[in-house]
Amino acid sequence: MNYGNLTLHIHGGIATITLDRPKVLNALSWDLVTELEKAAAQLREDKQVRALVISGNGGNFAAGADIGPMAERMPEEAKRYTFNSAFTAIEELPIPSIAAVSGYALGGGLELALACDFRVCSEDAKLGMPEIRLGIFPGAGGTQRLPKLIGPTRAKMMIYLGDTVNAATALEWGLCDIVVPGDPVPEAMALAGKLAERAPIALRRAKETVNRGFYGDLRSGIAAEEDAWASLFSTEDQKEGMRAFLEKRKPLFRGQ
Ligand code: DAK
Repeated sequence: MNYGNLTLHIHGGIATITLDRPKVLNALSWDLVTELEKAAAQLREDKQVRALVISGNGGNFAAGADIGPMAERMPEEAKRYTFNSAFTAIEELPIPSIAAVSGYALGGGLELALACDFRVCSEDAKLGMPEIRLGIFPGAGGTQRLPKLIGPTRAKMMIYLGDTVNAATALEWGLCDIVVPGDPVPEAMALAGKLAERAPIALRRAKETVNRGFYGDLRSGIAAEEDAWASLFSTEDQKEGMRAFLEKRKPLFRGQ
């Protein structure tokens, strides 16, 4: 489906979103971000979809928010102009998500990648939060998600200086999970394929539980883990998974 500024394809249980403004390095316009939120809502309703890969057309992931329309914005407008509901909708999808990053992932582009569960990068990837050079700072979750992922000191280094890091450094810091020589999309699709074979309800509950613990305190995270874990024993997938192990065969998870 062509939304205008991005395309959404669903095939074999795997959804792919391709950001599609290559002339401006997929800079995130308000329209594009609105479409992203609509695509997330569509995926949330689609029970056949088991994993999502987000990438950019033309050799870059996204060089940040579209600076043109932002330049003369007043404070009240800036407050309305939030990417957070779209990025949170991606983060809270009940399926695993992978950002396939080639070229630039900057500012809002990197913040979108941070809202995904995993980041697969090409060797040429350049990741950064250059907002400080524009007189602002990351305002779409970057000041929160980045320090949690790579630690406060490295995040501050990126946010205060606005320099980019290459894929090798991103891998070392845990900002990126896999680095590949060329196009990262096939590797991301292979990972999505593996994830799509896993028990979907258990995976969804695991994702909710990890995210809750990640953003909340340890004790309530552990309590949520206990509840979510026990609830899986009411699913057929749990019975199938354990029976298959005992019967020495591959499980067939139906998401029930
Ligand atoms: N916005 C608009 N156009 C962009 C763009 C961007 N972010 N990035 C690149 N382009 C455009 C360029 O203007 C150029 O257009 P033409 O001149 O051809 O018309 C075209 O894409 C190709 O770019 P370059 O010619 O510059 O290509 P180079 O290879 O020389 O340089 C570059 C690539 C990525 C180093 C450079 O383009 C660059 O520095 N781009 C800007 C990167 C940047 O500063 N990104 C952060 C944007 S600020 C908020 C939430 C979130 C945000 C803000 C508010 N709220 C909740 C309020 C997010 C903010 C950001 O992301």
